[in-house]
Amino acid sequence: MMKKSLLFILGVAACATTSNQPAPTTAAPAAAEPAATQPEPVKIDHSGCEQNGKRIETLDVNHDGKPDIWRYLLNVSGTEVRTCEELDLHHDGRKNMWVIYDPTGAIKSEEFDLDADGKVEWWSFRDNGKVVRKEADTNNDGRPDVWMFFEADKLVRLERSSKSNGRVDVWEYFGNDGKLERIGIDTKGAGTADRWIKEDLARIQPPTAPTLPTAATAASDSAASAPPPAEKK
Ligand SMILES: [Ca+2]
Ligand SMILES: [Ca+2]
Ligand SMILES: [Ca+2]
Repeated sequence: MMKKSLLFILGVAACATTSNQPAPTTAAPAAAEPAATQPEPVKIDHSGCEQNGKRIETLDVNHDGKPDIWRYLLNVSGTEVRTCEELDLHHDGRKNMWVIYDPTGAIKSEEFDLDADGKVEWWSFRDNGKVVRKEADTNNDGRPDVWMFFEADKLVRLERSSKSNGRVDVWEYFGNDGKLERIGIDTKGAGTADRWIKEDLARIQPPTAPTLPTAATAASDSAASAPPPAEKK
């Protein structure tokens, strides 16, 4: 699913580079940092996932005797507050999903190593519980090259570093109906779009992020798909 989505995203860029549509009258998006030559790593505060006086609760959702969820609980004035959850979605003993919570108990960020190669390639960030941004690493260097921006749970803009060098050179804008409305491309390396595609976009479907599990669904899905305990003996 993820690879399909990423391939599609790349496909959109390939289509985009062949157009000669004139620039619209709307202002060009903000430029990326022109001097960037290395992609920026994702910065996430992982202190919530450090034991450091917290109680760690474990859950074995597939009943194989090994934990699949590690829940970090901080005692705040007598009340335990969840600060982090680590999950082993594949039940192979290796963690591949990390959820960081804010002080109110709402999810702040999620990281996913969906192909279990030890590297995170999807990140999701929330503000007041709502997803505001997702990032994806499409060339497996551990750093994002696609950024998706959301407003009111809807994808409104996608930015891409087609060369995976940390410089955004493709901007895709989506309407209220979720349809791709226009694509801007920086063909000159100036940091702003100098070529725009506005027509013939009907055939292009908006890119979809992989169906990322949540901590709650991971537990229930895993439990639902787990073999009954009786099969073990
Ligand atoms: Ca288990
Ligand atoms: Ca990975
Ligand atoms: Ca990358």
